[in-house]
Amino acid sequence: MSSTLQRLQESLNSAKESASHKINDVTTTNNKILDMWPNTFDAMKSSNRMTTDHGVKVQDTDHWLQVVSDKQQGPFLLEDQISREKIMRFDHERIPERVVHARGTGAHGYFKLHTPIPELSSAGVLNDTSRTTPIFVRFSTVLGSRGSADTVRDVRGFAMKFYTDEGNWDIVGNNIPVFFIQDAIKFPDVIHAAKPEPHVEIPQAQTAHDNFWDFQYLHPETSHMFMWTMSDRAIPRSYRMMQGFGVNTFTLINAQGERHFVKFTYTPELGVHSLVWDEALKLAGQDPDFHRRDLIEAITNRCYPKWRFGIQVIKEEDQHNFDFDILDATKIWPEDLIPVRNIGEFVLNRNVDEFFPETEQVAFCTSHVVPGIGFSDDPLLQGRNFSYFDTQISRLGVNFAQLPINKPVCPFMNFNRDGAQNHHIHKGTVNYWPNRFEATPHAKHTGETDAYREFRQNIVGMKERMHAPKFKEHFNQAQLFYNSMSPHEKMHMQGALAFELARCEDPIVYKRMSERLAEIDLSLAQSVAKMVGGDIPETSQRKNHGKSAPRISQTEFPGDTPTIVSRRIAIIIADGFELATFTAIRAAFKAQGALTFAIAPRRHLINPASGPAVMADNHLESMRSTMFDAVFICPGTQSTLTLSENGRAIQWVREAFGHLKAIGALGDAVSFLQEAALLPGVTLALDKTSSKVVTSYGVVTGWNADVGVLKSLSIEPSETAFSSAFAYAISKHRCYEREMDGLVKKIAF
Ligand code: HDD
Repeated sequence: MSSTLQRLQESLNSAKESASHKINDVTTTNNKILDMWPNTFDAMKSSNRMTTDHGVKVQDTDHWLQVVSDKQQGPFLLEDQISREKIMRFDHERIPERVVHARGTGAHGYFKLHTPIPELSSAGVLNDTSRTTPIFVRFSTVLGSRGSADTVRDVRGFAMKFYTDEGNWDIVGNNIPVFFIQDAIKFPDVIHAAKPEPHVEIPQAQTAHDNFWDFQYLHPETSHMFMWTMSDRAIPRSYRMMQGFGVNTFTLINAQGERHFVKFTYTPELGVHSLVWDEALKLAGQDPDFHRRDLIEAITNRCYPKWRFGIQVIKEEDQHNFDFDILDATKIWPEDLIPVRNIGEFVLNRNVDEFFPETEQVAFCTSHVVPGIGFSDDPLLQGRNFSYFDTQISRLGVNFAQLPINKPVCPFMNFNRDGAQNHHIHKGTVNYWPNRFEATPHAKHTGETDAYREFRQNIVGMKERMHAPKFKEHFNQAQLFYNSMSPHEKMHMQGALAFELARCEDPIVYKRMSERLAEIDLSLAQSVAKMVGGDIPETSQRKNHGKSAPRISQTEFPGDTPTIVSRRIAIIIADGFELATFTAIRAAFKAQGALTFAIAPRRHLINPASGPAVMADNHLESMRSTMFDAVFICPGTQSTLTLSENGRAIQWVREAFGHLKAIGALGDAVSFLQEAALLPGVTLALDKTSSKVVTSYGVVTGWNADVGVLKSLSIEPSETAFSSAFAYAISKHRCYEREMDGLVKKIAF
C-alpha cells in the first residue's frame, strides 16, 4: 500500500474510532451513556481508594494541613495542595443556571414507532418500526430559579432528545400548544416582564405582578397563551399527566424532496390532570419538589409513564387555506380541522443516576433535527434556532456536544476542533476539508443521498420588519379556548385571573386587563373585575364568536382506561384501629398499582385493637393531605375517638374534601366524618345494619360493608363493593361537582 493510501486509511480508521458507539438497543445505550463515569459505590467497595483529581492516593481529606502541638492549635498551611484542590474545585461547582426553564427534572426512556410515514418523511426514526430509539426528557417550569418550587402556576417545559441512528433530534416543547409571542425578537422582553421585577427581585416564579400583566396588555398577541396559563394546564398534578407540544410549525420532507407542515403532539396514557390552586400554593411550601419526587417515585415503582406521539399535518398547497397563519406560534391547529395522527409512543423508564451531568448538563437545541425533518418560516422558531445553540455555548462551552448526555449514539466526525474542555484526541494529519487524502468527505462528494438536506424553497418578498397579514388577528382562538372550557375549568380560570390581577398594585394594569378580558369574554371580565377592583365592564368592543373546538378542555383527556396506578392513598390510623380492614384495604389498592401510606398522629408503631402493631409511614404534621390523591379513614372505636379530637386529623380530611379528592371510610370511621369532619352536603352510609356502600360527591362510605375484592376499574362499581367504589372515585381524579354545587365554599380547610 502506498504511504498516501496508508495515511488515508489510518485517517479514516481513526475518524471511525473516535466516532461514538452505535447502539440500537435502548438499555445498552442508556447504560453506555452512563458507563462513562464510575459508580462511586462500586469503586469504594473495590480496592479503589480516594485520590486527587489527578489520581494521587490521599491520606485524609477531613483535615487541612496545619501546625499543631500537644498544647495548642497553630497556623493553617496554604501549602496544602490537596485541601486547596478540594475547596477550589468546589468553588467552581456551579455553572450558570438556564436563563429560563432553570428548574427541571429529567428521565431516560425510549421511543417506538408503530406507523411509518414514508409519504411524509424520510427520517429513519419515523419509518423504521423495528427500532427502539433512546430518549431523554427534561420537564421544567419556565420562570423560577433552580431552587424554586415545582407546583407554581407556570408553563411546563417538555423537552425531548431522541438519540437516533442518524443523529440527535431535539423537540424543545411545552405542555401548552401555543406561545406568548409571535417573533423571537420579543423573547427577552416577555421573559424580563415575567421574571421578578428588577428593583426588588419579587416575585419568584409567579406571573402575579404588574410587569407581567402590563406586557400582556401591551401585546394583544399574548391573549391566547395567557388564557392557557390561567387554566388548570398551568398547575399539573404530575409531569406524567401532561400533554406535550412541539408548539412551532416544523416540516417533514420525504425521499422525493416534498414537504408537509407538521406539529408534534404527545398525549399521556394517564390522562391530563391538574392540582387545584389552593393545593398548588400549599404544596409549593410543603413539598417544593412535588413533581420531581412524583416522577422519580413512579419510575422507581415501575409505573413507567407513557405518551402517544402524534402529528398534525398540513399539505404545502393548503398553507393559506385557514383563517389563521399556520406559521404563527400563538395559534393552535384545531383538531377538528387538522386531526392528530398517532404514529408511535414513548415511555420513561429510568431515573437519572446523577442530576448534574444528566439533567443539568443536557443541552437541547431546536436546530437539532435529522434528515427528513425540517423547519418552517415560523418567525419564533427561526429565532429559537439561533438562541439555543448560543445559550449552550455560554452555559456549557463550545464542546457541549461531547458531554455524555448530549453525545450522539451514531458515528460523528467533522473538522470542528479545539475549544475549552475538548475531550477528543483526533488522530491523523488533517483538520480541514477538502484534503489530499479525501478524509471525512461530504455526502455530496460521495454521492450519498441520506444526508440532511434543506427543502428547496422558492422565496419572493420584501425585506421588512413585519409579519404576514394573518399574524395580526389575536382574539379568535383566545375566545375559542375559553368557550371550549367545561364549567369548572371556567370557574378555575376566573379564580386564577382574580388571584393574579389582585397582586398587581398599579391600577392602570388591572383596569386595562379588565378591558382586555372583555374582548375575550364579557362575563369572564365582569367576574374578575368584581374581585380585583376597577370598573366592571358593561360592554365589549369585540363579541365572543361563541365557537368552541374539541380536545382543548383537559376533561377530554381522562386517560386511556380508569386506573389508580401510582396514585398516592393515605390510610389514616390511630391506636385502636381495625387491623383486618387496614390490611385488606392496603392489599386491595397495592394490587391495583396504587401507593398506600399509613399516616398516624405519630411516626411510630401504632397499636391496633388486636394484633401486631403497624409502623406508620409518616405523621399527620409532616405529610399533609396535599401530598395524596385520596384518603381512607380506617375504622376502630378507640382510633375514631382519638382522631375526632385531633384538630390536624380533622383539618386533613376537610382539606382533602376542599381539594376535591376521594375520601373513604368504613365502620365507625363514618362517624368521624359525620361528627368531626362535618363535610357539607354529603350523604353518608349511616345505617349500621346495612352492608350498602354510599358514594356521594366522591365520599365513599359503608357502615357495615366489606372492603371487598378490587378486580378491575373498567366498569362502574357495584354498590356493595367498597374497594371498587372507592377506587373508581379515585380514578376520576377529582370530584368537580363538589365545587360546582357550592359545597367547597362552605367549608374552611
Ligand atoms: Fe425556549 C429553554 C421551550 C421559545 C430561548 N425553552 C427552553 C426549554 C424549553 C423551552 C422546554 C428548556 C429546555 C431544557 O430543559 O433544557 N421555548 C420553549 C418553547 C418556546 C420557546 C416551547 C416557544 C415555542 N425559547 C423561546 C424563544 C427563545 C427561547 C423564542 C429565544 C429567542 N429557551 C431559550 C433559551 C433556553 C430555553 C434561552 C434557556 C436554556 C436553554 O435554552 O437551554 O435558549
